[in-house]
Amino acid sequence: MEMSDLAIFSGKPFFDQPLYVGRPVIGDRQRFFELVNDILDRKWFTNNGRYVRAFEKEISEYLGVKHCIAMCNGTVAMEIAIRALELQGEVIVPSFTFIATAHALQWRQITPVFCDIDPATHLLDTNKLEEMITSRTTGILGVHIWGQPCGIGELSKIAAKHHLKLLFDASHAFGCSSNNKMIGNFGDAEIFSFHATKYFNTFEGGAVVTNCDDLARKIRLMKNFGFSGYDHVISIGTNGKMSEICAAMGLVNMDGLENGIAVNRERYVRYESELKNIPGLKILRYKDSGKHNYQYIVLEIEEAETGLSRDELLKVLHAENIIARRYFYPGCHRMEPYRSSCTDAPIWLPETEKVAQRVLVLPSGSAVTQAQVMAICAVIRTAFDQASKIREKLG
Ligand code: T4K
Repeated sequence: MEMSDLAIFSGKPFFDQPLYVGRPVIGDRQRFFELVNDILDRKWFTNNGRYVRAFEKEISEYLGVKHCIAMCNGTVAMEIAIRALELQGEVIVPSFTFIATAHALQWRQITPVFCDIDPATHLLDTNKLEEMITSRTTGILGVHIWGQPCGIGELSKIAAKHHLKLLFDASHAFGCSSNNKMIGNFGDAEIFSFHATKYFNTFEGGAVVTNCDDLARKIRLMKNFGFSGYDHVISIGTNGKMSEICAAMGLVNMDGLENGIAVNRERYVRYESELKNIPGLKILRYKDSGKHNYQYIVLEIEEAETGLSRDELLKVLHAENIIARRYFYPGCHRMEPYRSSCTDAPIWLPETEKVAQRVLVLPSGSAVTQAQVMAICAVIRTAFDQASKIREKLG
């Protein structure tokens, strides 16, 4: 590919149609329509219907976890788990995560105390975590960012030592494992998001999974207004229920799960080989030790070496109809309401600050072909080769 082929010079994008990050994966449509017809015929749309029950059973079995409580989305699942665990005061959490992780705490008037991350993995830096614990700390909310297990052993030890609750936001980690155990089995509970943009989706959806019977009972009540039976409310609750249509989508997509992971992996491997040995460009490596879903293709751009900043590269890619994304820019601590209440957070979050400036996520999975992956990589290589000209052009 020549410099003049780039759309920022020629005005003509390489791809006619945009290539997006986070395109929903859709399983066997015929089977899904059959299930939808059945739901319509039965006229049972929600409230613990047969498909939600079947979905919960299938997820529990797949993860080898005792309880799965399906929910309307990952955020509500997290809010309910936080309340059921009786978290209060302060909870330690990374700032490099989707804003829902911090908001779910603040929603309960719990202060999220942001801890820095390890720049190599983007996961909570467990070495820095203990010094963040105060007399108000009641828990740790770890995030398995990009599907990587988040220092589970170390966090479990710290939580036990300080009598803290341990919750994991596993929104990115469905289908991943740690030490031969599926994510979903760790801490007091773990949360999944089955949002449309996740490689396993139920349109909107989420779940709390746990091996603790008491906690599961409490969460089940809470997600259904506290009803323990007809006309019988025994606790505070809300509406966290998953609908039958969402559960049907989940059941259909479970059938295609392993195939989806295989496709993700193929794309990942291709990106990795096409983008190796480019100075200043790093692709996040997933450890070979556990099962991984390879959902995200995460690049880090070191401007001093590539000659282009992450945001300049983003402009080049968007011009080609490659709709890459920054995540989780600029970090929760730089968003409201946290920004105003902890103005000095950037000082103790140096790695979060750097990573948030560098990360770029590329289209992947079944939304792109291997040939498209190669073309995307050719655009990236050409952009870096011609960095100074591109900079001039972008002004
Ligand atoms: N914790 C973590 C660590 C999370 O990542 C998330 C969610 C949560 C908690 C909360 O779980 P949920 O309550 O959402 O279940 C998206 C999602 O809305 C969000 O679910 C997800 N994380 C987050 C990482 O990404 P945006 O702001 O990127 O969404 P949007 O609309 O800009 O779309 C992103 C990309 O997906 C675009 O390239 C377009 C594509 N897309 C999106 C939708 C909705 C489609 O192709 N089809 C679609 O239907 O937040």
